[in-house]
Amino acid sequence: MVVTFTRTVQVIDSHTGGHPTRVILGGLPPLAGSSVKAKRDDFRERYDGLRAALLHEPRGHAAMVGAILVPSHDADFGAFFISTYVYLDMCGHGTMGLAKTLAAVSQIEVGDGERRFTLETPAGIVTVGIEAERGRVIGIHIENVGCHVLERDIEIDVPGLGRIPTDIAYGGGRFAIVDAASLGWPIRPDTTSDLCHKGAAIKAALNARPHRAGTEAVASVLFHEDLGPRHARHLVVLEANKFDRSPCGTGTSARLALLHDRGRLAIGEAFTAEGVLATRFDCRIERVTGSGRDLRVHPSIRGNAFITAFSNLVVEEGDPLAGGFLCR
Ligand code: PYC
Repeated sequence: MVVTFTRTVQVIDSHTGGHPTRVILGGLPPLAGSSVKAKRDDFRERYDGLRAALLHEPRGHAAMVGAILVPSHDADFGAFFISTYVYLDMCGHGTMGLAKTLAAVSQIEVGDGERRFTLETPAGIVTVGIEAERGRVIGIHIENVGCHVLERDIEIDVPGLGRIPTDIAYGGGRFAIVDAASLGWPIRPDTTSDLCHKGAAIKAALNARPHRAGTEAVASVLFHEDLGPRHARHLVVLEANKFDRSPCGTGTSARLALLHDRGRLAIGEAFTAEGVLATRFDCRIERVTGSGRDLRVHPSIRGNAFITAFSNLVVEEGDPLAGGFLCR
């Protein structure tokens, strides 16, 4: 039998709080550009088809997120995040998956205590700490880019749902934040499909508003159910068929910025974000910089990631579905 592969790509898969990260270690063409953002833009321009081949079915699925390691001039490592529908400027769970992967392949040596490194992402440089005991990773934390509130106290008419109160905040991506509990919408594994459709409808209604020039679209909707003053369950909806299984690092960062703005979370206070699978991120605001419209909240998010596969993805010559596919 003759099998010819037109591409072979080395990947390591992990999950963070249930959400997958596929780190692409080798087998991609070199990218042009001096910054990670420029390399990401070059990838998007010339090789976007590879994103689908690597993340969509039959090699992946709708929830898959990838991290592509690239050299950085300004940080210890560089990476950009690809996902099944869009590019993410920053990804919290994905950064934890990447950190675990770098430790697993000895790019970062872990023993006892904490190993810190900096990571350049298209959103900016983040600091990552890997905590270990006798070589075993027991926690990974990220000090995220500066986060802030973009729009407060919006009421949006959503076809089929009525008027939905929301706020919009930036946590490395743009999130509409919606109190699901006050609307009578529980966050449970058996309500995720329903919440995905509701979240997609809210996102579409927000993005259909006449925009001020230069305003970017809302990427995701974070539903929350508060379980205590500083403890909440989160479900981030990215698309009608895609939700974050983890509590969502960037979504939680946006929520922390909103809570700080509302006077409900001070610097240093602990906040627990729980995902729909009851996995948790331990969070707090490390510091706040700037003031007024330039005020930025710098959150830290701590979780852990677990390796699920070391693989070579291949594309066989003649495969009619070589480019990947997704069904809604
Ligand atoms: O953890 O930041 C995150 C994230 C974004 C999209 C999926 N996960």
